[in-house]
Amino acid sequence: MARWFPVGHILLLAAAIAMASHPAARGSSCSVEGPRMDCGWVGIDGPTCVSRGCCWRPVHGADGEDEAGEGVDGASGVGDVPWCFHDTSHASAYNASSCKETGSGVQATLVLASPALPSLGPDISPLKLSVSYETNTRLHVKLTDPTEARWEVPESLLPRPAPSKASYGTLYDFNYTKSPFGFTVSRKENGEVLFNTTGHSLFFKDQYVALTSSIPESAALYGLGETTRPTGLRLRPGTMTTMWNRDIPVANANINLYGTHPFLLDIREGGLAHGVFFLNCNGMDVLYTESMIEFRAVGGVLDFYFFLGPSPSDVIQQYQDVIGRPMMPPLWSLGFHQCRYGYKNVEELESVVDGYASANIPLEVMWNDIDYMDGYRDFTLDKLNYALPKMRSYLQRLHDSNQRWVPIIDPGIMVDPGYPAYDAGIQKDIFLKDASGERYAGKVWPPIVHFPDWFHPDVQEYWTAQLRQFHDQLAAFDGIWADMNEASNFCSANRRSGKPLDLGRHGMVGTDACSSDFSSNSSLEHPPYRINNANGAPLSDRSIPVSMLHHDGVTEYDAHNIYGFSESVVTVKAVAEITEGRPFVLSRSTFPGAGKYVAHWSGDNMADWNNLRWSIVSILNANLFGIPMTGADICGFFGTTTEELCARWISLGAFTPFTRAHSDHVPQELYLWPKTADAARKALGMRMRLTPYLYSAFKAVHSAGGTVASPLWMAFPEDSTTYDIDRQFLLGPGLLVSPVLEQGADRVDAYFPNGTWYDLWNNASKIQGPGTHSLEAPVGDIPVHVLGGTIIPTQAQGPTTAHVRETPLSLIVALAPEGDLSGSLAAQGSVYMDAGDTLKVDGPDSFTVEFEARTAHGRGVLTTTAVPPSNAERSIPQLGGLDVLGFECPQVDARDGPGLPHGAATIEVSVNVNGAAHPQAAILRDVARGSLHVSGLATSIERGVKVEWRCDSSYPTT
Ligand code: MIG
Repeated sequence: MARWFPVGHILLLAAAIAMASHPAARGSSCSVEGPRMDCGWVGIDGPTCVSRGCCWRPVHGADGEDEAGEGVDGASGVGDVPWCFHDTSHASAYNASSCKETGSGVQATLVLASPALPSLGPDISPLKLSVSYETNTRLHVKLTDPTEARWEVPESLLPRPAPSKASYGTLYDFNYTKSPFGFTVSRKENGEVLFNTTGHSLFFKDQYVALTSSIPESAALYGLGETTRPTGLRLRPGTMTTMWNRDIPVANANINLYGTHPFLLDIREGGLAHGVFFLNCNGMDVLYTESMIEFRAVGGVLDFYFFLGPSPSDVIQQYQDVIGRPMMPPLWSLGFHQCRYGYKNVEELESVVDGYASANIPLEVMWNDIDYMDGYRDFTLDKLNYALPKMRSYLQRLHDSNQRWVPIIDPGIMVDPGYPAYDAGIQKDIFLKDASGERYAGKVWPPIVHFPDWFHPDVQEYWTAQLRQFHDQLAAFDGIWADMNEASNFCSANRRSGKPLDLGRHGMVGTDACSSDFSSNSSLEHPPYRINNANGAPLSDRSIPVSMLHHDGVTEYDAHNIYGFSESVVTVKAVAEITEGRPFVLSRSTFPGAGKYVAHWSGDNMADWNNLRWSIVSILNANLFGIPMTGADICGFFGTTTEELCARWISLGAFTPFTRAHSDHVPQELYLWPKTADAARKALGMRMRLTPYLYSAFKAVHSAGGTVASPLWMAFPEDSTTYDIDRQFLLGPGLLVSPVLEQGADRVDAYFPNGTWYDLWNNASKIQGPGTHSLEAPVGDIPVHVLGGTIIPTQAQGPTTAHVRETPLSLIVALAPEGDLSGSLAAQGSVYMDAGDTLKVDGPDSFTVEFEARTAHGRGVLTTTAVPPSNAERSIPQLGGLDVLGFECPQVDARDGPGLPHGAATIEVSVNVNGAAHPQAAILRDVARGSLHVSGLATSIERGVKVEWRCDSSYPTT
């Protein structure tokens, strides 16, 4: 593999550079300070480098020996430092003039004052600066070319929100200097500078736009993806994040993966947070060092949004005001999903469904990978193994038992005259073409494919029609899995030889589709600045060549990073129409805004313990990126899982927003090993009980923005201990998940922020935070704690969410001290429900019930309020019971003192519902743990009820 320099090696540079002994082949202007920006490739020679306008300074290894160069595509040196690099000795600067300041922003013209980095092309001048104080918490700073429109993320995909508030009262101050131009964004409240470009270069060239800000060392930074960073969730100085969507398994560290998310969340002193969004979809590198962050994109404009928070969750909400709030997943998608690449036939699917049923492990959704297709043709069924009659009866069986089916669809359409999806695509002319008008042919699973152009005005009609005929004629899917949409192409950019293909022939297996259509010498294929795509691969490598054209002449160079996002939008629309309900689409490739449409899984991981740990980071990052419906391949995709790993993984996976097991040919269904099956029954059993809680958490972020799985700092930003925690997370507003992630371990050290935390499993034993506790958790167990102050709505467990939906509600009332009212404890929560699969959220079938509990001096009351108060179409489950955690009976406790046995004791407590004693209520009081369990209430809460309980001192212990 070729190597690349800056990741984690920036500190080494100064030492390495000091040893450089060769005379500069270029003028003395070449700076040897700071990180070198690669300008070549491994194996480039001095003259070639200099002819590119770059600096040439060979560096030798610390031992004085030259290291061997490897490959042809990596950095232009050997070892970690490029020998051929851009001349960064002069800062590029613009001066501001004709500045217009109004109450709502600043407009100015920037004129180039000193050019720099000529190797990256001429500077564009003048530039137009528009600064808009969009809301009190959102600032928009944009630099464009006033004379020629440049590429921007299309409004059709990402509609920009309108300014919505007067400028006064902003949480930020925007200041700028005129010559050279630079700006600062600071927080009014404390004057802290959050973003500061003064003293840094500003670049605006046709194929290179860059902006740099100082960052204080104390900042805690998060975001930027999609990348697996073994260093964890928090960004570490010395990180280069490259964003160029690529089919690279998530098991690979420090490399650009499937999606692009140029979003940063930055927590400063005291837990005040802000966000920075670089709205640009061109290929980019973002470099974060001890003192600065630099955004470098190979096209588009410099378009930045700043979100002032001040809490991290405010930042996420404000970010989602721009990119869109998360979609509301259908209820069924919260159940457990089983998938495998390599299910041989319908019989095997049937046996998996049977396996889950007889093991008593919840199973809601069965998936099919590409195995079901006829020769990897989308929208077809394999005639032998997935024969239509068998498939029909299998799907009927699933649907009869409230189970669902989601098949994979890849974007590449096999070139195969007579195949309806191909013929229709040709007829509607919706495939991508090259500059000469020739359709681009690549190779994925089918030997030759064309790729749909998601910007084509007829592509929606085309895609909907294909999916519809598949759904209506062949296989009634419930959702769609959009894989390979980076787009993945098995053609590598280096293979350009070979004969042109005869695309009109049948049976083309074995032909080489990778021989044509790479226009090798364009500035698109070889932009002057090389982002670190896959450690040095050309942009077109293993994807659609960047010179291909979308509708209206948009180049793949510009639109590459939104290929999967635009496919998602088209697919979601089709699925909604076809299923006549709330769509469910799982997409591998994403971009800001994707969460408004799709769910996302982290991609191809490895069945090992590192990947188990990293899965939490992937899930938390996707949540920061606005895609809360997310999970990892449970038990691991590649490799061979083990009973213990798979058990640990399902224990964790059951508490991730999207819970799907998937593997690469190796059978790893959860019932296959006894310990894994036990772990699955326990964890998924609890997950099913938590369905109303999870669904309500999704509803909350759908309506108001936010995250469903969150790092601890999301709720406890003032506690800096949480900043480095990424082995635990919050699920919804009130659950803390602390999995065991080490092989052979049966305990886990878990951190508890300030608050009272109750064990979810034994309904009581409590921990007072802040502090770290060692928790016992043998294989099969996962510590989960309820935050005091929250009410968690649960229902009875069942194999599917449809079963769960029919059962009564039971509330976990986790009490916490209420303000300074001495002795008074309280908790709050709510539940949102609807039919679960209606397109409309908040429709006539929907309702919210709010819960509030308060206790003091041995008395307690729970009040429920249904919103809206009356509605004919809804069906609110009855209230079945309560678990009141942290409830104390003062008088009885006195008798429970010395001389009386410790431990659980059953004591009568009286319960009134709406003022009258409830005859059927069964009450169990656990003195040792301070909890009260009330069941048998069977009370309608349509109109809102009051459940009261009190300790009755006239009842002695029984
Ligand atoms: O080149 O369809 O990430 O989940 O099983 C691999 C086969 C293509 C990649 C997906 C994976 C899926 C696999 N696909």
